[in-house]
Amino acid sequence: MGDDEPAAELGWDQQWAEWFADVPGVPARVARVDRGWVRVLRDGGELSVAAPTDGTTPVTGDWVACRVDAPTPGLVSVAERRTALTRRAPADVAEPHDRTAHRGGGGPRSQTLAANMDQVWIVHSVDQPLRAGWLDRALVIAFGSGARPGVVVAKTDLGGDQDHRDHAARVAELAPTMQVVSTSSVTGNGIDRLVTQLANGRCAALLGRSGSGKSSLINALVGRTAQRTATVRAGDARGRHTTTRRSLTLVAGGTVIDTPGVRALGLWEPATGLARTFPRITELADECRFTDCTHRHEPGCAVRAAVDDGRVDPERFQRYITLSDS
Ligand SMILES: Nc1nc2c(ncn2[C@@H]2O[C@H](COP(=O)(O)OP(=O)(O)OP(=O)(O)O)[C@@H](O)[C@H]2O)c(=O)[nH]1
Ligand SMILES: [Mg+2]
Ligand SMILES: [Zn+2]
Repeated sequence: MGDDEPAAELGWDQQWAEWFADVPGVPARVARVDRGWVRVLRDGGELSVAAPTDGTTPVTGDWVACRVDAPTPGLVSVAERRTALTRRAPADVAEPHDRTAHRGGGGPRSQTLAANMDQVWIVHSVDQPLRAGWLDRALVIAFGSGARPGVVVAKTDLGGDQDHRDHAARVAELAPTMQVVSTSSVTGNGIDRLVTQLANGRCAALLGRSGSGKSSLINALVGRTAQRTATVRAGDARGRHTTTRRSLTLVAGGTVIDTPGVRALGLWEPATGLARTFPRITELADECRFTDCTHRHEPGCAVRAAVDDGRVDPERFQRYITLSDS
């Protein structure tokens, strides 16, 4: 690759080089989107370019082409995304650039939190309650992105050893195929395991509740204060929604995308994510008598048969049904 190409740590590879070969402008990766401006990275340095005015909506992690010779540098095109972390936009989303898709009128909208990440790390901290329904939703959204999900059990220095082992075991039980990494941003426990996963320009997006320690993890990964953090509320460990913008940071070998703590995890077009989160149920559904079986009341339902004879955990089945309804 030539001298004028972006750094490999940013995720630049042969495939992107081919994509941009015939595109005018200079390729760069979106680090952050502000109203009217987009901050992009090509190597270590940042550059602010004017946001497109044609309704194109870049998000953090996008690969874009920029015109840098003009008096005001501007963004000219956004490359097709390899992966996209998308949820149903919460009702109070006001930023126009978040509206990456909508179904006309005042209907529900989607919100893309990050693009072109290879992994999604669902961050859960041991000082917050672990709810099965929450983890399921996070997994469906993460799997639906096309990237590989993993779970980070954070703040293992809090509570006893038993405490964090309990959380990790519960995650393993709820999400049997998931890779679980226990970390502490205070002691450095597990941080090296995360660093390994970012080698070769790989990108991970963080997803979790406010106060779960996402920004602290990024600071631990880069070894300095790259992201602002704030203490959680005493008593129930609720976060204070400290991070307000999604941003991409270079770390040793790759990149991480910090996101504001999520209050709601609304699903958007969840079919793929559901199928990957509940592979066993999806497999069984192929054997149902009706191809559009809802597994509730139809005769010849292979899924309910498996629940009845104990091959599928009834609680897991119930969680699947709850999510399919939402
Ligand atoms: N003891 C301990 N505290 C931690 C750890 N990681 C984060 N914290 C603390 O938890 C609080 C919240 O951490 P943040 O990193 O700001 O959490 P966040 O997930 O980025 O929160 P939002 O930006 O609001 O979504 C801060 O007081 C951190 O110092 C950890 O591994 N151990
Ligand atoms: Mg934060
Ligand atoms: Zn069925």
